[in-house]
Amino acid sequence: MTTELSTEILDTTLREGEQCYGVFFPVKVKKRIAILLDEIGVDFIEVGHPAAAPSIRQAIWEIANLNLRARLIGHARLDKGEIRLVRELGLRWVGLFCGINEKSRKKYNLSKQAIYRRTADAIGHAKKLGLSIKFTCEDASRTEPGELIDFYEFLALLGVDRMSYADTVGIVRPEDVEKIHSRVNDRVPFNSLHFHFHNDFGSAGENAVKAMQFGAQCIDASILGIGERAGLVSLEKVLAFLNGKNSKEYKTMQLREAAGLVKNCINREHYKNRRFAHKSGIHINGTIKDPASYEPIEPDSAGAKRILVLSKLIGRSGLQTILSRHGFHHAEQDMTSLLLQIKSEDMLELAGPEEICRYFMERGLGRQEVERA
Ligand code: HCA
Ligand code: CU
Repeated sequence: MTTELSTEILDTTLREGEQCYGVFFPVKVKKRIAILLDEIGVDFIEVGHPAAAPSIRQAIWEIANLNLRARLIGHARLDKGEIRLVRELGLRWVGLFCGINEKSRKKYNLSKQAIYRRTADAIGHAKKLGLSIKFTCEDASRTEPGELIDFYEFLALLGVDRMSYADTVGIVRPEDVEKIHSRVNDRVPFNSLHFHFHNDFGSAGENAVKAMQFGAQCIDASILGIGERAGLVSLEKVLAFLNGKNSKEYKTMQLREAAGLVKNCINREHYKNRRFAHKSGIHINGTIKDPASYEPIEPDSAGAKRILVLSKLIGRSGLQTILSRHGFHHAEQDMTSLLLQIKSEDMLELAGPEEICRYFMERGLGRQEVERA
C-alpha cells in the first residue's frame, strides 16, 4: 500500500451520469456542472459521447469553449468518424474503449485479432488528429488476467496516454483489488491505471478506496454516483477519502451546488427503477445480444425487471428491436427519420410498453397485431 497518495480524479457525471435511467441534463446545466467540477479541481471531466446526440455535441462545444483547467475528454468508439467528431468539437482528449474478452468479442462480432487491429487503427487515427488518448479495457474484471495484461502492454506500446480498468458490471469486491494489484503490477504498473468501478453490488466506493490505497493513478467518479444501472462511486466519497491524504487538495464547497443541480435533473419515478435499466445505445445493443454483457445477474433473481430505455442515446439497431418487440412495421426511411426525431428530443425517456406504443403511433407508425402466447 502507498502511504502518500497522488491519485487523480476523472468525473464522468456528464457522460456516464446521463446514461442513468431518470437523468437528463439541459445544456445550460451541463455547463454549470463543468464549471463547478473545474473549481473543485477534478483532473479530467468526461464531457459526453458526441456521436450519440446533437444536444451532447452542443454541450461539449460550449464546455470546450469555457477554457477550463481540467482536461476534457470526449468518449468515442473505435470508429474514425466518432474520433474525428471529438476533435472537431475542440477537445484535446479522447476516451476510447473496447473489451477483449470472449463476451466482448461476441458483442462486437470480432475476432481477437480484429479487435487488436481496430484498436491500433483507432489509436493511430486519434494521434494523427493530435488527440491525447485514454483507453479503457471494458469489462476488464471479467477478462482473464493474461489476456488483460497482453492488451494493456499492446496499448502501452501504441503510446496511449492513459489506460483504464473498467469493472463494467460491478462485480469486483474490495478484497479483489489487492489480487488485481498482485496480478498486473509486474507488467502493468498499478499506478499507471485508471479505475472505473460500477456499483451493482454496492462495493464501488470501497473498491475505489482500495485502489487509491494501492496507488491507482486515477479514479472515475460521478456526482451522487449516477451512471448506467446502479452507477459508480460518488465524487463526494472520493473527495472525502482523498483530501488530507493526497498530494493534491480538492475543493469541496462547490459540491452542494453541484449535487443540487444533479438532483433537480432526476426523474424520481424512473430513477428508482434504474438498477436493471439500459439506456445508452451501446448498452442496449449489447444487452439484446446477450444480457450478461451489461448485467452481473439476471434481473429476475433480484425481483426486478430489465428495462430498455427509449431516449436520445438509443442507436439504430436498439430502436429496431424496440419497434419490432412492440409489433411495429417500419420502412428503412421511416427508421432514419424516427431516429433523428428521437435524437433531437433532449429529455425524452420512455420505457413502459404503453408509452412507447403511444409515442410510435403518434408518429404515424403502423402496428401489426402481435400474437401473444
Ligand atoms: C459504456 C461502458 C463504460 C465505459 C468506461 C470507459 C464501462 O458506458 O460505454 O470508457 O472508461 O463501464 O465499461 O462506462
Ligand atoms: Cu461505466
